[in-house]
Amino acid sequence: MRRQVRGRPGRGVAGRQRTAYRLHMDFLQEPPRLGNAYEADPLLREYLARTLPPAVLLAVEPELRHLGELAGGHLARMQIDDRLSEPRLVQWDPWGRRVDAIEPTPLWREAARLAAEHGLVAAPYERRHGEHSRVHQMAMVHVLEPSMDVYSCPLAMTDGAARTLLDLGNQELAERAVPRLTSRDPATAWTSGQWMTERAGGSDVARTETVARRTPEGWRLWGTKWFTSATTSEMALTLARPEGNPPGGKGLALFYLETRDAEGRPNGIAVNRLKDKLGTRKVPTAELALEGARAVPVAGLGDGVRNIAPLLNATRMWNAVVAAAGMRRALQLALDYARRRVAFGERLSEKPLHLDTLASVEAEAEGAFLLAFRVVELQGRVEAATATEGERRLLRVLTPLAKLTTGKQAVAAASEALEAFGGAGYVEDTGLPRLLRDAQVLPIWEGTTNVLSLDALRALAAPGNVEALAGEVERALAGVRDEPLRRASDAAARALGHARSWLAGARDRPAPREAGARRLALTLGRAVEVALLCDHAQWCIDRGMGRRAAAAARRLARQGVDLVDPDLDDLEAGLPREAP
Ligand code: UCC
Repeated sequence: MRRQVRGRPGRGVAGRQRTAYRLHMDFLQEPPRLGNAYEADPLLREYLARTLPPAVLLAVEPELRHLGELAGGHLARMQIDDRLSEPRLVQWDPWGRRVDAIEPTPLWREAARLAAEHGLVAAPYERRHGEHSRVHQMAMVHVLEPSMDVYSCPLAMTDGAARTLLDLGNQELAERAVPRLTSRDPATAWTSGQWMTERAGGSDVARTETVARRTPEGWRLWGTKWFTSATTSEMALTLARPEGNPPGGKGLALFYLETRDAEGRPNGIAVNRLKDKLGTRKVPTAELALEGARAVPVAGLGDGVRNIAPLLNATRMWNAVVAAAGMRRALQLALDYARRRVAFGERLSEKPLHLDTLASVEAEAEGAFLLAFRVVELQGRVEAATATEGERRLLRVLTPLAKLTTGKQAVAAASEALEAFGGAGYVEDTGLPRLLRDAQVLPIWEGTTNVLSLDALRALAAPGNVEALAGEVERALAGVRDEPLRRASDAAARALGHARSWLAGARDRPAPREAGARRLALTLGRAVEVALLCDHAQWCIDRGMGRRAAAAARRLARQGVDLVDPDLDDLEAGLPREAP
């Protein structure tokens, strides 16, 4: 941090002495420090103690501690030192050959090694801890991710691709790709891309213009993929329309392709340029031209949108965990700073208003964490075949709710955390502004808040799914006995009841139902968060582990759960549909 020297430096010996004196006396603010990211995360530790069998906790804790040390130490320092480096696209070699190689940043190379060695993708497929393997995986991600410069992006897609290949039962492709996608050897591990977005848009995927043609050497793809994240991957899953197929999502097919041939030459893929983005600057997001790329259909020649859904749901789960992890990191930094920063005669951590502000963020972070990890738990149970039918239904509904609710919370939390640093939060070389820029992608990619709200409506329309969601809130609230907590649990139950009756009333009114979909989805997401937090808080109280979670539950409930408002259903937007 640059030193502040007031006034002009003097001349001659006396002047130099005065300058030195001033430098010595001038105020210098201590930067925030991160400790061990696992040790500094009481909610994660409580959660693991509550949900994991003791033997599993004993087995996974040393590694989490080790990763926590790396995340708060070596990697965090590297992140600041590496702040200005960005991935580089090398389109031509010195002799004029088109190579389209992307050089990742040094931290990304380190993250790739760590991710493979610690099994950040492999853990749920190895299933060393049965149905708890997903929780194990995501606990590692939660600890490490904020220090990985969004290397979570290729990891999420890799996980999703492995899941999709296994779910769709294409044995040949699964046998070829899954061992590489889940390898613990950094030298042989693959990552996968997820190439969906085209110029027609990232949401309305059914409009995909990429064409698949059957040729004597097999299927080949032609088209432009407009926004492909982490283009360094060895393979990708992508959508294309086999020639002659009808328009719409059913006419698309899901294809598998490898990005390079056996000699390392591009597989009919040209990287037109890297995108110049607001955030995730370390993620090499590219615009690609497919010029006859060899590809293999994964599951027939239609139903591409439905077939790629397991990939979408996996990356949405990752998105929620990453949102919660980013909120935790922002709070750890803001709290440490508050304990060092003195203003108006006291440390900020002794100022009631500053503490109140951070406590509001803490409440949102705790709700976001528990919602994200509930999805993780359910995913683990589905994969281990221990989930009930109700839990499968619950997972389908909670996935979009968790993604959309936590994405919004992460942006608000990052913004508030930056403000807690005053001007320093707005200055690039503190490393703080990145928190907000990287959070801003979370409500956008993998489905915007509105698209996810519509997906939640789609999921709630299936018979039995509303009941599965209501059952989850009732389950979480059933054991709440602490009197002050009851006010929070009542708020969750009331919001759920209101949302259910609104949804039933809107069944035959498509326009108001669509207009109110975001308010409905956020209400349900927040109601589940409050319910899960009440459940967790009661567990802590029962074990004499303090009232932090109880305070967070009460705050979260007071910060607003029920956003459903029938008065808005028929209200005109007040905006002209056409330009005046
Ligand atoms: O942004 C991208 C790259 C980011 C990099 C990855 C980073 C990961 C980060 C995580 C960590 C930080 S990739 C692009 C992301 N794009 C999207 O997410 C697409 C957003 N749009 C949607 O989700 C839309 O809802 C569509 C595309 C699914 C809507 O398309 P359609 O064609 O209108 O879909 P339909 O007709 O409603 O659904 C087709 C079928 C239906 O099943 P059937 O055929 O049996 O009736 C649906 O029930 O697909 C089923 N379906 C699903 N099933 C649709 N969505 C789902 C779902 N989520 N789960 C299960």
